[in-house]
Amino acid sequence: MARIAKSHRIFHSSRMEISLMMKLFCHIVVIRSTNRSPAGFGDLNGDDVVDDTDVSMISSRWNVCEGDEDYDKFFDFDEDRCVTVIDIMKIVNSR
Ligand SMILES: [Ca+2]
Ligand SMILES: [Ca+2]
Repeated sequence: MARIAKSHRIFHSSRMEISLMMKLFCHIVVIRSTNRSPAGFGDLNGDDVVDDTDVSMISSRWNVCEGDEDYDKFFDFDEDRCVTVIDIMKIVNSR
C-alpha cells in the first residue's frame, strides 16, 4: 500500500513538473516571438532588455542548489537555496 502511495506521489509530482515546464516553454515561445522586452527585474546581464539570453542564463542553472559548484545566490530569487522553475518563471514573467 505504501509503495502505491509513493509511486502516486512521484507520478503526481512528475505531472506538476511537466505542467510547469509546458508553461515555461510557452513563455519562451512568446519571448522569441517578441524578441525584445523592456528592461527591468529580469535583465540579468544588464543589456537593457529581458530576452532569451537572460532566460538562458538562469535556465542553465536549473536545479543547481546551495553547495553545488555552479550555485549563485544571484539567480535564487525566492531564496530557497535552489534555482528552480519558480526562479526561472520570475525572469520569464518579468518581460
Ligand atoms: Ca538582458
Ligand atoms: Ca529558488
